[in-house]
Amino acid sequence: MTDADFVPWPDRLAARYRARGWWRGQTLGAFLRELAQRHGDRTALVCGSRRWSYRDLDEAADRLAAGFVRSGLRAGERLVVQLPNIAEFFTVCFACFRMGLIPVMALPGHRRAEIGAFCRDAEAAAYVIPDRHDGFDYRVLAREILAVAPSLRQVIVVGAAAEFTPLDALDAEPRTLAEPVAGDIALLQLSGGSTGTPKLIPRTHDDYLYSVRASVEICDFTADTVYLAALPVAHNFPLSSPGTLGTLQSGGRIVLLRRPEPEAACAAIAAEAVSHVALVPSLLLAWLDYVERTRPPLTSLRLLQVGGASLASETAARVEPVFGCRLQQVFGMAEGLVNYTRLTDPASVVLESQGRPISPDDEIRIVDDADRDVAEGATGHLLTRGPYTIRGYWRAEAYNRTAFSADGFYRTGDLVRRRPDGNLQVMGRAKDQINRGGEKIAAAEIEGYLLSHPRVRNAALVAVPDARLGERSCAFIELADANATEDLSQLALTLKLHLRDRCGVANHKIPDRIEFLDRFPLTAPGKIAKPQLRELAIKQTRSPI
Ligand code: OOB
Repeated sequence: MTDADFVPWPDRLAARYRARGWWRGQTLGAFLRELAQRHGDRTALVCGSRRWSYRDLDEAADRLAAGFVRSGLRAGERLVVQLPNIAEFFTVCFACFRMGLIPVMALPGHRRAEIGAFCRDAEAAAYVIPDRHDGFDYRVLAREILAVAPSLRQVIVVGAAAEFTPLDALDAEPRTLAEPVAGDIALLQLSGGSTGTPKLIPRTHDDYLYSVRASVEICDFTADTVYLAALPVAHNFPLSSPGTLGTLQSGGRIVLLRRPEPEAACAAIAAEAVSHVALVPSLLLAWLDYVERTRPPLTSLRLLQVGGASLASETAARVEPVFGCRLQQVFGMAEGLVNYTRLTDPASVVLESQGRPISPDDEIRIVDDADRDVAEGATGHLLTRGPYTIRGYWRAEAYNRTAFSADGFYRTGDLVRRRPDGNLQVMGRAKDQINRGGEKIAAAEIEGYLLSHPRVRNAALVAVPDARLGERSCAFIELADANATEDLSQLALTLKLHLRDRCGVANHKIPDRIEFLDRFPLTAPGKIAKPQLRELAIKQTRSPI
């Protein structure tokens, strides 16, 4: 790692965060060791019919770390991990943390475009996949990735490995390894992004563990907590807010769910006496409908966390009556800052706000377009810095100059207001992004892929409101050679296939709708008038292509 990889906190602030006990000098590898000593035989993980104790997990991490070293992987190198919600996600991550290998937290839905970019940006040495998941063969993807990511030396497969290395083959006798330093990068999270290329988010052991410990306290996770991991575990919300790591910190039990459909989830809740679960609003809607219809026994549930996208207050109000448990709103970001409504807050706060920051040292500014503080209660851009918010993206010196203020505040791209009771409300977004059921799509990235098709002269991706997903994407296209007699629905399909097959884009990022325009509306300075396009998309009543 070099200085350019990672922007450290200024010494003065780092000293403060240590002095106040936020950063404790513990690595995530040492964290698991301590938990294994404390909770040894208790069940840490339930994965289908397999159960892993804290000790099992600790030993597996040691053996795998030794195996990684034997296979030539070195501290400071990067490994892209793309696993569904299975126990091996944790053994792989903790083995990395033990030896200072840095996992890049890819999601199961990512495909050639995304994984290729992560491998290249991180100069990844290894890539970990399942053999198959959800009807998709990741070994086929790995073959494509090897062709575009020259730094990759190893593909590691959980399951049937074909020509690659089976994860089981990396099992080795534990050996003493040099421990990383808590101020080092522990993992690379993914940014939702608003630019053409996704950015990687370096989180240190110190800052990540602080956010986990403090979240545990706020959310009251205890040794009795049984946490259902329904969202993809690599994501910051189910990983650390307080999520699976918070459950481990508490001595509780994680129940891994491979797919988040409500039937399977409710069965797991009943079978394992699940007490805590985190959802995005679109999943919450599906679960609410299912539970209202079928009335499964959910008496063990104590807290349902919802975050990742805007939650309508009418939906929020259904949670407690339908699930018989408390609701907590979570407004967070992989870059750091996480806000929670508190368990003791009155209904008006829990139903209508997105809570307040974790830390007394989280600094929040709400500013206008010229970075001046807005009047109290007014809506503005949210800027933040603090003990677990990054000061810069991974190897992105030029971009960091615009993504952060000169004094180190992260420009979240969110529009918020602060209520008189101190809680934040998310009012909208200034970043050019679509939030599709909690999954973020950078408009510029998809526009770039659309522009790579020879028929496309201009492309603009906008968000359209959607009752289920919150937002869906609609791409507007200006053709290079308009042809009056052409079947446009056929052409829309061609463009979608171009994105999927030629560009290798994840499914959720393929536009839900494609519309053709002769000329884009422009703003006075000649930029595409996206608000007008959005209006147009909403007005057009024709069914999605
Ligand atoms: C979480 O993290 P990311 O990195 O996938 O996305 C962050 C962005 C925020 O900047 C905001 O635009 C949006 O997602 N968002 C919300 C929200 N929570 C996140 N917008 C409205 N209301 C909310 N409650 O999404 C994330 C990370 C940790 C915990 C929870 C969510």
